[in-house]
Amino acid sequence: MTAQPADDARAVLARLGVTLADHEGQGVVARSPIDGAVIATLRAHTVDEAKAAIDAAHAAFGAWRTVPAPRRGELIRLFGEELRAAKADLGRLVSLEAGKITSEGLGEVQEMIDICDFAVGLSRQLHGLTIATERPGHRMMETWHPLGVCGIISAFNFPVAVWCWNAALALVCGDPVVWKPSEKTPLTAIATQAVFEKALARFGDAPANLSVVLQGGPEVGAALVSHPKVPLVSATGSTRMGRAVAPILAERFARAILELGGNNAAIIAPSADLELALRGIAFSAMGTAGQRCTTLRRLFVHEDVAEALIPRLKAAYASVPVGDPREAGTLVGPLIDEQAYEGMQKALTEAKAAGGVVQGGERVARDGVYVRPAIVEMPAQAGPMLHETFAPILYVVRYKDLADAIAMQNATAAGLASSIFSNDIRETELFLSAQGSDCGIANVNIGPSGAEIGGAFGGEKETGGGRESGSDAWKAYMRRATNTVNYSRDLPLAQGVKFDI
Ligand code: UN1
Repeated sequence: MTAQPADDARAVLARLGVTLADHEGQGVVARSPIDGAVIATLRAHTVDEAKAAIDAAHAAFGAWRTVPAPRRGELIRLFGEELRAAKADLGRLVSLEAGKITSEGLGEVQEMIDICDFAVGLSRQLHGLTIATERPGHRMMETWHPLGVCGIISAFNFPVAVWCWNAALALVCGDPVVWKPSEKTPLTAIATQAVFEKALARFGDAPANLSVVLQGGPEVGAALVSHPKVPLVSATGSTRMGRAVAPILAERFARAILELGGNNAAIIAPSADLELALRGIAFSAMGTAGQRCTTLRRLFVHEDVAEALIPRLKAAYASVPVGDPREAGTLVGPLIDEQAYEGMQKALTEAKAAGGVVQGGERVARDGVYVRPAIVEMPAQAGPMLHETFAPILYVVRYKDLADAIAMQNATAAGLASSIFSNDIRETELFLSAQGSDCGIANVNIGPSGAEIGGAFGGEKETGGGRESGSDAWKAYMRRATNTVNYSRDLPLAQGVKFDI
């Protein structure tokens, strides 16, 4: 018998070193979507408290920016060690609070560990260029400096990994972090902070308030976004949230890393390895109960392979085990809440009105919000297929020409992730080319979800344009100074300008 989620969560929190009583109060209700029961009610920060906490983080910036970057990396190395030690418990808490199956809960903590490793290496590689100058006796170079407090607004579906993508980079780059987690997953934030504090204690001499967690609703998020001492906000969530946040940041010329909606597609070409495609589609579309930004939501299947693939896919949808995400064998856990279920039903009703044939989508009888993932054969790309619904719905449309499939793939407002299953190099290269997918992530023979941390993560158009995690995403967390040094006794001006006094 698996423990009651609330009891399970309290036990895990205690093991992680969290004293719940320190956080309890009014304002933020932490539930487990496994059965919908309340785990704890936490105290929300007031706007004034949030502002004071941001000021305190800004004070930490003054000291932290002077710590050599490789030494800052040492803090993240220790944090990675603490995360390794806490992996089973923190992963369990992700399952309990976000509803992820055990392996995905653990995978999320592994993603934190991975980005810590990346950031440790990065802490010795925050280097700029030396650039040829046109002036004799001069040298030109660029230097990367810490930027300031980095605000992080995270979503329920990746309650800890996405924070860590930002925090690990920001901290090695010399920036304190202020985190406003989703109101739906406050406990994983508190637990992560407790693990981070263990690393801080071992590190020894870090300034206070290097990492701050702010609990609360949109007003607390707004305090973070509008605070003049926060030069960068990295926000993950809906496009609606991004539309609210972006103008405020633009108004005060702060930087934004926005990771907003996705309406991700895969194309199944005639030469595709259908076994591979079936597994790739199943994970990307049904994994995390369809609640990843990168979830596969639209499938374009070439008509020559449609009959070989679609019935098998439907069989997988009909039989995928839905249930308690902690139990071995479960592949699809709960939706986060009732609202997610309502959104799903609305989309399915609209899909039917647009000529869609729906299989699945019905409620599975248990406490919590559980649904059978839905697969919808659509006569054409229309209706709800053009919008992201944060639930496990896969729309399937048949195609004849790859150009049409690519055009359909690109015809949505979001531009996060995409993929093609094909063994024809002409098709795969076209898909990856300038005329191909317009997304920030374009894959071949794997689904659109489940990126590893080494690449830059993010998307175009209404996805917001931000890039987080690997590659050179770190540059957003630093400011670049271009330095020209004259070591001659003359003052030649650039562009041949003369100005003799
Ligand atoms: C998200 O859903 O916000 O690529 C992030 C993936 C994960 C991250 C998803 N590594 O699916």
